Amino acid sequence: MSSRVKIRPTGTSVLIVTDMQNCFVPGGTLPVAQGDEIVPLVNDVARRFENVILTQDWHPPGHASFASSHAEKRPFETKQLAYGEQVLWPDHAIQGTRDAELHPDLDVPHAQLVIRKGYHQGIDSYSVFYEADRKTSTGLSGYLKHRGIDKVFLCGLATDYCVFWSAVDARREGFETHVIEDACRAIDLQGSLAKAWDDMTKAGVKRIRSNDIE
Ligand code: VGL
Ligand code: ZN
Repeated sequence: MSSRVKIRPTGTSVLIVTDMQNCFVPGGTLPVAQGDEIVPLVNDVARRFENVILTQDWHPPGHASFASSHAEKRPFETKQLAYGEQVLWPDHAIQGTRDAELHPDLDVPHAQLVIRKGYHQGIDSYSVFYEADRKTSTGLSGYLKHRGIDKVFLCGLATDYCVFWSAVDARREGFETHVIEDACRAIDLQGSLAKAWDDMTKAGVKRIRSNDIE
């Protein structure tokens, strides 16, 4: 038993379960180490929230974020695209494929919305709020505000890409923002995980653990 005061999710809190898809767990096209391990914890945490939304990375074939779309490039290299530097990934999360489906053991029947992102051919979208040009909105902020949501909690994959950018943007949109560290796993390319926590802390994101939530 922890003596810390616990956080009790309310009707104005939302849990955003990020990219818990076949592609991001071992056996998928862009596996995050131990990505599958968090599925039971994510299910457990989700039961503590009335409001839950799921996100799905959802790319068309030949997407600009794929190394295979750039003749001279290999996965995990970077390239300057119109909106800035893009990490180039193996082909992953292609619309309509099994690889892009939510993990079969994800058990969140009360999720209210599944929001897809990364569907514009030429723009990636790690964040579930703004695409990688940092201007194109997914509409999620308006949806949450219309519903009176003021607190965002994040878990899922990957801590240092999609969770990170979504957390920073949740702050940018004025939401109180928490990242549930033990219910996430990271890709960690060249120190990206440490930098992500640094930047999230500077942005005012709260770093919590699942047992901090009642
Ligand atoms: C992600 C890299 C490429 C993620 C998505 O879900 O963190 N990372 N596409
Ligand atoms: Zn992607």
